Amino acid sequence: MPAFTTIRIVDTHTGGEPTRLVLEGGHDLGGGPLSERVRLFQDTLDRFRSAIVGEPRGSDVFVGALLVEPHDRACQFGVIFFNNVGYLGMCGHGIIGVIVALAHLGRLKPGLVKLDTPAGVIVAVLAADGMVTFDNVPAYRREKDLPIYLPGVGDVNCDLAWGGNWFCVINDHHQRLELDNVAQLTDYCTRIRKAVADSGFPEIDHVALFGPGTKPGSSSRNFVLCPGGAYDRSPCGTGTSAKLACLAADGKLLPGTEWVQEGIVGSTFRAKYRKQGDKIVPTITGTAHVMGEGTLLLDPADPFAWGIR
Ligand code: PYC
Repeated sequence: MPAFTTIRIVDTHTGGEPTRLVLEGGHDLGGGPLSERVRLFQDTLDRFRSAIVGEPRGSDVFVGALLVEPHDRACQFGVIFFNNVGYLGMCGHGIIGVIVALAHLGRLKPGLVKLDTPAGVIVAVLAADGMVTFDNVPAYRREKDLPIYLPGVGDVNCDLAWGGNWFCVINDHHQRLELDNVAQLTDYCTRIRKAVADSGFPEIDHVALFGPGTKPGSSSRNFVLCPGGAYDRSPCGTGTSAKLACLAADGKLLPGTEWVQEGIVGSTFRAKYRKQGDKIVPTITGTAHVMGEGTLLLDPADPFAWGIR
């Protein structure tokens, strides 16, 4: 019998959104900057991505996190995030999941940890109770109140902001942000994303709708559509960062003031920011839970061993 290809993983979820940490089994991507290694991954190893998070082994919801040697020597770990359709510069729920998974494996203890990502270095603190607080890469708003025409709806005012990924941030959407409405929300956000791309911004691959919070103490509730068509079950760390950048630019949230972001399934992240020139540095706090650990087996005789591509 030909040998299986094996890939060691740990699965976590952060506020309902899964992260599959890949510990070993990947090919050597060299020691260059993570932004270069992610391109190498994409060009030479993309079927590894679809084997891990794609169907039939994974699902559209999974975010994969490949553990690599850091380029920045101040970091203990490097991580490259990917999903059902491609690669993510950064992933907030994923950073929390990776840290909780590494702690579960005994590879880090409560305290400070630095992770190298394609979007920049992430400085995080794991608390003894399992809460993870991290400083995200600098976030900023690029466009305010960009009118995006949606057939049958009219102009929708969109802010375009960077929070480690690109987001179209919408507050005035008249959509019901409830779990039983995700099909409608997904359709709305998919149409928005296409209209934003057609308006000259094809790089905006996440759409985030914000409304009032529904839980005691929460500042806002959101719905976030990810690039591959799945919605984020967590409040989305990079999306929350993009939202903070917009609030900061509008003078609606002062530095250091806590913002509690609730996601569509009701889980929350605590967030605040500090100023850095004309950008902000968001700080996000949340936790994750380990769901499983094991070995993926890729059968050379399986036509879908590398995913349905
Ligand atoms: O938490 O930043 C995040 C994220 C991005 C995509 C899914 N989750």
